[in-house]
Amino acid sequence: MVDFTLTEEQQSIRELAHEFAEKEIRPVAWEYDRDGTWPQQIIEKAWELGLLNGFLPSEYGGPGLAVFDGVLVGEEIAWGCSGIGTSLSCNKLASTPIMLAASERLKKDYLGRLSEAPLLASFCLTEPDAGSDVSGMKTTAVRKCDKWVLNGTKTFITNGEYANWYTVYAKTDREAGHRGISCFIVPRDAGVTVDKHEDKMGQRASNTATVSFNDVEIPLDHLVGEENRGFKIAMMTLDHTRPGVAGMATGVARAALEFAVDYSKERVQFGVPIAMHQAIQFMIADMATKVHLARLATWQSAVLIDQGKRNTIESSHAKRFAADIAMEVTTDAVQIYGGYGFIKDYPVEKLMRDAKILQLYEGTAQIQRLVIAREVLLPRRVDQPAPAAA
Ligand code: COS
Repeated sequence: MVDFTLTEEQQSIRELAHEFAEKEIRPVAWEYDRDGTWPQQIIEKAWELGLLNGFLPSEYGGPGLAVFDGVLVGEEIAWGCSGIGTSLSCNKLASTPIMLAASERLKKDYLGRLSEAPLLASFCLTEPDAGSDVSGMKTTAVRKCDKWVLNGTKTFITNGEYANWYTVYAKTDREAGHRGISCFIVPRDAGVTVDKHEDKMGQRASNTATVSFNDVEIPLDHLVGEENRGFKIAMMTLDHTRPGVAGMATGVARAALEFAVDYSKERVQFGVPIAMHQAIQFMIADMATKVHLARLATWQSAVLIDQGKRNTIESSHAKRFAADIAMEVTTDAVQIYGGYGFIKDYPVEKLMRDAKILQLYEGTAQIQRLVIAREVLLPRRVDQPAPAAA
């Protein structure tokens, strides 16, 4: 039986996240957006409440929430502010490769740190010349005696300026394409350099930096999984985390819908609130349908992971659809506000700016379509289990 009823535990974690978003995030969201303020206090409070690292298994000190629970939390937090939501969700992106493939010692040390203090970790895949084309990366890791020596630059790194450790992908065999990439943990104090803080269009409260590795030495045992298996670890990680982006996109779209509904009941034109005009009603109806369907696709893509099944196509469906509808719904919210929607004194222009990055990060809308097309053209069995990482 398919049952969309939330359990009591799921309802209470969702309520906790909503209350946090309403009381701690919403009141400062527009100010933090304007000034690009780093939300350190909010990160610390989220950590205290178990909302920063909900995904961490209990053996490493976390609450061990299911992926599904995580998307419930993510929607609420992004409803408050998706920029702050991105800062809060990045530990999961950096930690998933570790959970999938790292040694027990690395898990205990680096996942354990996140549960012991409100520390952050970053996921370093993208490079200036290698975004969608992961195999084109130039960062290298060379084994020298009892160390790996890393050289290269990673760009668009969320929380890069504040991370305590980094999950880094590097070429260990330059001639082997995607089969020559390995995954490493690099502690910040190994000598990571933060070069550039990006001044962004939206999600301005999140930190996006360029980080460099110039002859950075790490112990041999900081290899995550097997050598030259990093590409697969990265792809499996994105299968796990794209439902989270889809959940955040649903939250942004829902926030825009709610603002538009409230405004359409207040704004009077031609003698009646604009909500009385069918032109507005049809826009609101389409926005509501899109939010609803984005949530359903998100939930299903998360549940498959919790069931131990491969969710590659479903996570791409959810991520691409939810991100696209977040852009559409926020744009329509601006339209419903009319000229006021274009003014910073009103809330929806921030949401429209914030939505754009959802179509870009963790795989562009075009990469999601590429993944979907491949899976449709070369279908796999529906109940295929998740592949082993390494
Ligand atoms: N799970 C497990 N393995 C996977 C996988 C998945 N979801 N997707 C691909 N693989 C495996 C394939 O099975 C193949 O394995 P073999 O080496 O055994 O043949 C290997 O990985 C290569 O797969 P593929 O041929 O599909 O790789 P491509 O180079 O064509 O790249 C895309 C595929 C474009 C989909 C990939 O590079 C991608 O997702 N790019 C976007 C990256 C991204 O999201 N960047 C954002 C940065 S994170 S903020």
